[in-house]
Amino acid sequence: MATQRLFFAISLPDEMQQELVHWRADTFPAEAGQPVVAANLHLTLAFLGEVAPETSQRLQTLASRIVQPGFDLDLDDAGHWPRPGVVWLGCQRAPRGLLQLASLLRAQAARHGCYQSPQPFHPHITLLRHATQPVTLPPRGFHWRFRVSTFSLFASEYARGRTRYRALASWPLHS
Ligand code: 2AM
Repeated sequence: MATQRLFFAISLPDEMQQELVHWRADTFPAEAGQPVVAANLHLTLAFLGEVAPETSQRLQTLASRIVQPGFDLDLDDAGHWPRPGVVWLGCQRAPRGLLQLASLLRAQAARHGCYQSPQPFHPHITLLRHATQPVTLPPRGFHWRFRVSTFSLFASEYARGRTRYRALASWPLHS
């Protein structure tokens, strides 16, 4: 079987996807960048790259053994990375549970040969891509909170000019 482009991530509740899409449309002009479609909004925990089926299976088994409580995620920060052309939403203070989960998944990925960037993990939800020109960011004061009680493994698939993220498996967070 062929390799798949995979990543572990947290998906957003449907109503939050819709809220963010509306807020984004009110906040950023159309020329700021290309909006990520609502269904693709997510927060990546660990990017795996192109992965062979056996490695994917091993990482899924390890993910299924993670025992960790859920946590609240506060989305109250935004930023612009001009080099990759990303406008993002994130948190001023990342919850410990999020950092722990990401660090465990990234360590397991690295041990299975999935290259992990040496840059520190900066949890974010990409809102706009191809945002290479200066962008005016909204003043602080916006805030959404949601409970994270599952995480998933996604395959990134490209077909007919579109990228789609398909959840292959999900696991609960609980004590
Ligand atoms: P991005 O949104 O900041 O581009 C699917 O592509 C997900 O994996 C996206 O969240 C993307 O982050 C992330 N991703 C893609 N390539 C990556 C890389 N080389 N290192 C870390 N994350 C990556």
